[in-house]
Amino acid sequence: MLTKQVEKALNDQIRVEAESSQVYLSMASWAEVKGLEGIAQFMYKHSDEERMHMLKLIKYVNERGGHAIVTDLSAPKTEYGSFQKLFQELYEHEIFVSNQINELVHVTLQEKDYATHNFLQWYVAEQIEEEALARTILDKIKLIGNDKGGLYLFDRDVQQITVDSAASDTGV
Ligand code: OFO
Repeated sequence: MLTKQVEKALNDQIRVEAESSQVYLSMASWAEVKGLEGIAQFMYKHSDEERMHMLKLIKYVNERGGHAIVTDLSAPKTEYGSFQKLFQELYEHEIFVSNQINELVHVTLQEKDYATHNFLQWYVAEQIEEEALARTILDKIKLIGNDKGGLYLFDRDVQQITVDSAASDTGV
């Protein structure tokens, strides 16, 4: 059984994951209308992954005798300025999510809920990988600068950059 504090903290995280999914969906749509097809596909995929993170939490809360709450969500931005700014925002958003996960893990320790603490280790590991992925992409973007040919190749290849390939690039 979950304590009220853990249940609330998990429900807050369900909302964070749902909002993350919407943020990346909005980024995907922005990239698609700009003709950045590869970036759009990358963001659509990322949006689906965040939805999966949300579902995993919903199922866990309900399995443990809590009630996972589906709420309204804040609307993401619709304009991102440039593809460089887009990925910078992705990176900052992942850091925000990592901080949220850390807070959540902290609550489980305070409440001595070691089962939920254990469950959340998957999210802790996932955030390390997602931050590594975002940093890898930002490094590539710095190399491109304002080169149009570089952007063309980046847009073509970004779909192949996965969490796993970024982790092996950075030795994580
Ligand atoms: Fe991008 O992260 Fe969910 O957890």
